[in-house]
Amino acid sequence: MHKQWSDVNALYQIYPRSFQDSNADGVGDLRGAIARLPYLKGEPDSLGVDAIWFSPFFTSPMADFGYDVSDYCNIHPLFGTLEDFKELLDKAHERDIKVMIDFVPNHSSNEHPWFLESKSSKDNLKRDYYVWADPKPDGSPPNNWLSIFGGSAWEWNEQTGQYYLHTFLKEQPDLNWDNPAVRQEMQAVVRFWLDLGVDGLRADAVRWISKDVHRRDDPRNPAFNAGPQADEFGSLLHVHSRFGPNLFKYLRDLTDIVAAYDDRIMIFEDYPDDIFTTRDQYLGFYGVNPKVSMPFNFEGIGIPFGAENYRRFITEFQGMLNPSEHTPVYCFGNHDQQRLASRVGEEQARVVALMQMGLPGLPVVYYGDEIGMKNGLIKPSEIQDPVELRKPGLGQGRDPERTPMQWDDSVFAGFSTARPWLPIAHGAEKRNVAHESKDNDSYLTLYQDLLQLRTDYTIFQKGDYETFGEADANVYVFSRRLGEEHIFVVLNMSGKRRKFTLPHGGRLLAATHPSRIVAIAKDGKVKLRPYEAAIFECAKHPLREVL
Ligand code: TEU
Repeated sequence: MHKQWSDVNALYQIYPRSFQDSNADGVGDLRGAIARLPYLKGEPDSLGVDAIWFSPFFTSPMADFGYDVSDYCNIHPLFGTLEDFKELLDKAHERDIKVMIDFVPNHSSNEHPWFLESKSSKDNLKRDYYVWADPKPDGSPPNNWLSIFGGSAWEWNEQTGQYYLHTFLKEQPDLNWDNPAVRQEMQAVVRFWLDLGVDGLRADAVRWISKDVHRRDDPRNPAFNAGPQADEFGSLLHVHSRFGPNLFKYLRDLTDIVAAYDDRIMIFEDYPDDIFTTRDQYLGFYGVNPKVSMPFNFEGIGIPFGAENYRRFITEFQGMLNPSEHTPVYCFGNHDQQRLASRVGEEQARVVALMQMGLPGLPVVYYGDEIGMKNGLIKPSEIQDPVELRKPGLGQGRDPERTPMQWDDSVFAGFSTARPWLPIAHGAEKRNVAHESKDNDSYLTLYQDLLQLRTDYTIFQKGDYETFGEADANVYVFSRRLGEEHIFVVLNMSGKRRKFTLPHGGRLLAATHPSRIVAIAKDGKVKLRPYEAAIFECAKHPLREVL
């Protein structure tokens, strides 16, 4: 029996360039990922994760490391072939691992054949596949829209005397979703991969697929301190350049395709935004097609570590959802964000892991976070990310969180026999899979324990969420309930010892340090060490194991 998405314990994100190199070119690839499937699931010492998501591995000139696609239905030779992907899919499915791919609908590469045609002349049949506009009378760009990466979002095309729009790099021209032919093309891409057997798609940067058709200027952001960085993305309120009137309709059409297949899903990339309230934003995305699609919740990435902060955002978010319909997708790291352990601290990262795995829905784990990987230190000569290269030294680049997976203590950490495309992060001689597998108190052991719990008991995916006790600056407690089953997640988010009293005694299910016992008294009294967290089953309402 294969698992359904609703039973999946977690989704594990693989950045394919950095997971495993199989052909000694210093870049990870699909055959490398195939070789590492036993690490993911099915062996006694596996991590034990039910689903994986690959960042893009499609044909691409790699201006944005694959988020600039030049053939949506093929694999970049660096990563392998379509045959390799089919083998990966089969072998993953044999282990009952679901496979999600990335889908980049907002923009293609400027080397995509559509764009090559589109830019060739104003009357080319593919001209309207992209967003073109005349200059203002003084020759300047059509409006003030800005690229996410800074500077105008418009690039001049000399040959045809118009500008084209690029929300990201100029090598990533925005597709014109208001053109029905583009929508059909992209729907065909979705069908292609679903027909091949992928279990899901993560849809990149979807907020931008619908824009103001009148191309009105975005208003200035009054909160922004104008200065030398006047063309920074934050200087405007992006009310016209994204979240256009047809966004949810276009997503609905796409997800209707997903819904026509058995047990497939689409996850939307969406960060909290200043345009709508968080509530409207989430419910907008959940409203698209709740049975098969849902947005990530990235709020935990931006919010400082702390009991009050997490309690507030999680409780508010849970309160918005209809538990029988909406699947929360909590995410505390990805390939665009500083590493979790670097952002919140090493001990604190364990608390976040236990909290995340104690929450409902489908949690997402970024590769390497399960061994506590930290940001890599990137020397100026080693910078790869175009965002960093554009404005070096501002620390905006994403290389630090994309360093190779640390498998063992060999010179290139077991990732490759050749020098990797990004350096191995410091500390890899201890912080690696081989070492942590032998350590009963490691991050890896903690993640294995937590994923095992989510495998054994569906209360984790499906139970109700409730906060428990008074709001407290140091300790955040929530309970989960499914029928007669009841568990408590108790999180000491302070650097001091703390006590807490639960309504009953119970059984310890997991703790941030797997080798340490967190005692719970018969009357429910729990003592926690600094940054210690634990999950307890309530003595009076025990769990039923999944058969
Ligand atoms: O990111 C979209 C997005 O919103 C990011 O720009 C994000 O705000 C920023 O990176 C935070 O640091 C997606 C991909 O995840 C990213 O890797 C791509 O560069 C981008 O789309 C373009 O496809």
